[in-house]
Amino acid sequence: MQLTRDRLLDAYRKMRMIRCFEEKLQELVLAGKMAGFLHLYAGEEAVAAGVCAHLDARDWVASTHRGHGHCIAKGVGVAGMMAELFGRKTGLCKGKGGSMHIADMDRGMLGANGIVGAGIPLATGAALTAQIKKTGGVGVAFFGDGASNQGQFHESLNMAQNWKLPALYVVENNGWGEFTPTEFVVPVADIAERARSYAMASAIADGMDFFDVYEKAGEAIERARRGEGPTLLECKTYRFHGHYVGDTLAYRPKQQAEEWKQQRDPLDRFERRVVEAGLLDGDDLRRLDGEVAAELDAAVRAAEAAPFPDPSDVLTDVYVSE
Ligand SMILES: Cc1ncc(C[n+]2csc(CCOP(=O)(O)OP(=O)(O)O)c2C)c(N)n1
Repeated sequence: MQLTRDRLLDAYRKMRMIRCFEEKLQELVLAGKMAGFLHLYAGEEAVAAGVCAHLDARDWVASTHRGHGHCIAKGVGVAGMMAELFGRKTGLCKGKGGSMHIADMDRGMLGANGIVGAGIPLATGAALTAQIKKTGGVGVAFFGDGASNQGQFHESLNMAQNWKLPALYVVENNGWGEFTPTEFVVPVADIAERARSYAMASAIADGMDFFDVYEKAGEAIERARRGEGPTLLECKTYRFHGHYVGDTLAYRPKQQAEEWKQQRDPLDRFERRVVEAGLLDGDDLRRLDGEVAAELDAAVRAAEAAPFPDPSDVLTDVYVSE
């Protein structure tokens, strides 16, 4: 799909929104204004934005505990997300879900997920639905390197390849699972290699480069839409913050984080590339920065002013009724 000026602006806006959203959350939690256990996606923006730039209303995404970036990239509104994070009635899940359960069926977002690996079968199910109903849609699972050790990953890939489902499995290899380096627990050099066990197509992308992710995800999604089956796409990336907000990061070499931030920041790289190529200019990008900041401030103000759910609603929307 051609990367038009509008598509580039949209991609940058989403990446900037993810970065600012996560930084705002960190500020709010550390100031004691927001409660909950939050995992920030900053640093990994190019993965969500590069994949979701190919998706539309037919497509479904399943996310992880580090899910805010996937939601924003799939078009979920930040006002509803922020209200959810503040536990307010106006939140996407009426304030009862919080960070790890944000979902928005109207936007094809099946949900963040506190269970590592659990989004993978959900996206597989969405792909099966798309195949049966012939919607032309795809099911996309985002998950971490750690999740690729879970049984659900292997079972889903086996089934998806066997049935040639229109699925895309995006492993965000950020080098760490909680406080453990990936190489301590994953015996293959590249997680993409695991696709061979299932005779599945695979690719490796530089997850800090929007353009590389965009290209490789595009090939995989086109293949899925043509009915030629799923792909495992490994994106090599890095989380700029700790595993969760409040993590002291004592286990991670400072130097490592500094190198990734200074040399591979996906927003800096995007800007350099589009400006050097004359595709967008600095004014375009600064205008979007301003719009993002204003939208985010408005989302925080509205969320803080919104009511909490009424205690009498404690059992509504919690259980599935027939
Ligand atoms: C089934 C399950 N096991 C363990 C955990 C605890 N846990 C939460 S996040 C996490 C690490 C996940 O690592 P990875 O999949 O690489 O994702 P990342 O945090 O790096 O984005 C673990 C072990 C959990 N939430 N669910």
